[in-house]
Amino acid sequence: MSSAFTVRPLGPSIGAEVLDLDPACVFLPDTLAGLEAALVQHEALVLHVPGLRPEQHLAIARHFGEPEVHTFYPNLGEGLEQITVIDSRQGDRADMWHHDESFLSSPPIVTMTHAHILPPVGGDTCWISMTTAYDALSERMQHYLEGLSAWHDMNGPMTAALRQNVVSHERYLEVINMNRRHLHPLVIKHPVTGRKALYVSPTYTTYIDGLAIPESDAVLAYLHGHCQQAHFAFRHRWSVGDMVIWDNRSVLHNAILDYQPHQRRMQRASVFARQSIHA
Ligand SMILES: O=C(O)CCC(=O)C(=O)O
Repeated sequence: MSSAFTVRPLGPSIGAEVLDLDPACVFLPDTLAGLEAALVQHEALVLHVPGLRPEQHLAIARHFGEPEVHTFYPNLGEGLEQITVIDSRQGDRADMWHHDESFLSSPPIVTMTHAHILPPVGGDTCWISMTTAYDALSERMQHYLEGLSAWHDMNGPMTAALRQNVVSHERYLEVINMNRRHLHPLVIKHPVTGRKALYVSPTYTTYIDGLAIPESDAVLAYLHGHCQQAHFAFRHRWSVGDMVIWDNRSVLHNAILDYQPHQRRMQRASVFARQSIHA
């Protein structure tokens, strides 16, 4: 039994695949510590763990932080509330660029999604390195953004989902009534690497505090366009049993909705920091 594994980068700035991982060793402290180090470096990590049971999924999650019960997606219930289910047959989807739950005061720091049912083709997920996107800005722009904060609001995308009739009205109305929004810095510093990352998404970020609305709209439109450049992105074609772990502090992600009417079912866990994300 060996806790050793190989990490193969899948892109120049984001994404790596974990190879030669002995399934019996995934839960060893040395293995988990190694995975965490690789995650922080590569921002999104692909593991091949077919047959991983939800309790085991949760055990991995616990290494990275405090597993949460997701704000709006359903879960496995009784004892497994922290394993969220995103099943297209239930009307759930995530085809939007976002940081997970950035409308919370301390959003989850890491998410790990395990593929259970996949369409014959399509259903890939994309991640964007927001550290790389930040580094690519001019120094003047970086300087301008420093110290600014923006609102992240849950209700925009929830209302859109309702309008498109894709989800159960009762469930999403309940969520909208929670009225979750929070002000976050536009640039955050990764607490482990110290790298700066843009913290902004077209899904949840609505307004830059202190700017006139047209100014805020223009700056956000620029930043959203800037971040969505293909060379900041990594795209994964899933196989059943794959798990992707991503660093929610430094990436945006989007699960492409191109497989209807086929089913796509993912089980995921995300974890809160045992302290705040903004070091
Ligand atoms: O289904 C996926 O690939 C990603 C879903 C997602 O956005 C999430 O788990 O937060």
